[in-house]
Amino acid sequence: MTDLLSRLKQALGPKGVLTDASDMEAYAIDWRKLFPGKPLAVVRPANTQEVAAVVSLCKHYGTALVPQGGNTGLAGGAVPDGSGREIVLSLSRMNALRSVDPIGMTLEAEAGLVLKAAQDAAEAVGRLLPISLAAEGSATIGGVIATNAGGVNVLRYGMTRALVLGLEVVLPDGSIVNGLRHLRKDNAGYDWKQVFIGTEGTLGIVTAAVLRLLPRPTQTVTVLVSVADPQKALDFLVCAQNELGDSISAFELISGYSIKLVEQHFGIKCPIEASAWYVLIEAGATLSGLREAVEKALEQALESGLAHDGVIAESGKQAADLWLLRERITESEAKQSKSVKHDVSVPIPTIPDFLQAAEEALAKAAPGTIINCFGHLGDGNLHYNVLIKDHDPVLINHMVHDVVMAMGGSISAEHGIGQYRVAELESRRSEPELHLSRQIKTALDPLNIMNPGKVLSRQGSPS
Ligand code: FAD
Ligand code: 2HG
Ligand code: ZN
Repeated sequence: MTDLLSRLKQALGPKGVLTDASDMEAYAIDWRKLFPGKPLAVVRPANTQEVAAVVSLCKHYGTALVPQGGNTGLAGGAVPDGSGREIVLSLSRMNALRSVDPIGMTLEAEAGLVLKAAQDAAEAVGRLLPISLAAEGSATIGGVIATNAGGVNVLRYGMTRALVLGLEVVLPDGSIVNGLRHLRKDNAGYDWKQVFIGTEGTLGIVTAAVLRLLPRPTQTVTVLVSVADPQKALDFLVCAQNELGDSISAFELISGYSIKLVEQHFGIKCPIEASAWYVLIEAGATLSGLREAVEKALEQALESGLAHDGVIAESGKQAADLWLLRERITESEAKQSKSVKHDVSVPIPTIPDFLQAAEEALAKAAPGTIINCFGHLGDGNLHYNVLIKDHDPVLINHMVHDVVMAMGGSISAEHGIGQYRVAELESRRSEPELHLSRQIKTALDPLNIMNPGKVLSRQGSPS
């Protein structure tokens, strides 16, 4: 091991390798502090050639690598195990913005560029990078790609996958594959970049990417509405889509409990009457008339009883304040209590049934738990987080996922599997699907050095 460390130091220089426990602390544990790890070292390469050099050395010594971006992942995918034998490869020094092209509508950046910086760069040329999530001030382009992140704009713009035009990756054998093409259309051969999107650093390291930009709407309207129950929220989604079409970029469901948590922990006041459920909507357009159309949709919802109360933001500041009520939920939950997180998706029409069935199951098997439910209603993706005291997290997790599976849903809509959901994934997916996944893993990473134990269990992976 000392041999490997000294060769890493030779390859990266002193700034590139951390070995002191205090220097490595922040890289060793995940955002939720659920998975404390113990890295052998943290390496911080400055460019793609250095990433390739690190991977080649790790391959030579049979040492496992854990890629890490902003370390905001919620599934424990970016941290090492407790063995003291895995190396964290942080992309934080590779944060260059290489180009922003408002005509071709592309942005090229290194993997460590923070998402917010990429959004701002697109905005500076009048374009939109629509990937948006509460962790955007720390999450990186590489992390967002490796998790195929969702966020609040999926309804209109799709998941991250839909916005990746080109990738550069370092494979587990240390070779560099450069597919940084700025093309909208490219059917020349296998679209291999898909293999690295959403696979959480288990098949290779994303070192740079070309992302697709979009026209930036010149008007946006943000609305917060209270609704009696999730069925009403769903009916409102249909009405709003009929009235506003694809101008709706976000349609978020928020429980009254989630709003109370944010009010309590951040001192933010919800501007409309207290309710069991709320919907936060954002619409954007460039042609005129959006505001009037939103007002009409809201009026109709209030008149028909779909909504009880609502407010349309009158300024950018008010819109940002409404969004804070949504964006601060995760941090409020972390301040409040231990929780079992569920990042589930179900077919959109079944959302009310899912919520009812899950609540009934919890009331029966885990009384005393509190449900903090919010999420991306327009995508069928709910964060059904269960606040616990001395309850059994595994039992709760399993029970909620049973309900999800009965509805034909998925146990991870956007956060991924990491280490948090490996056992659940392996017990829910069919053997042929798991076998195919293991074949892909073995083909690319026969020595199992790339983020082992994440997504797939170590047992099922190549040894
Ligand atoms: P990390 O946490 O560092 O890594 C995540 C995974 O990607 C790990 O498996 C890691 O090994 C791998 N990885 C990282 N960089 C690379 C790379 N360059 N090459 C290969 N593999 C790599 N997620 C959503 O989808 N939607 C949300 O709305 C959302 N909201 C959030 C809100 C909060 C407050 C927080 C804390 C998190 C939220 N997340 C959300 C989760 C998280 O922000 C995303 O998963 C994000 O994409 C992770 O980016 P990161 O750079 O922090 O990646
Ligand atoms: C969100 O939508 C994130 O805000 C975080 O995906 C969800 O805290 C969570 O469970
Ligand atoms: Zn989410």
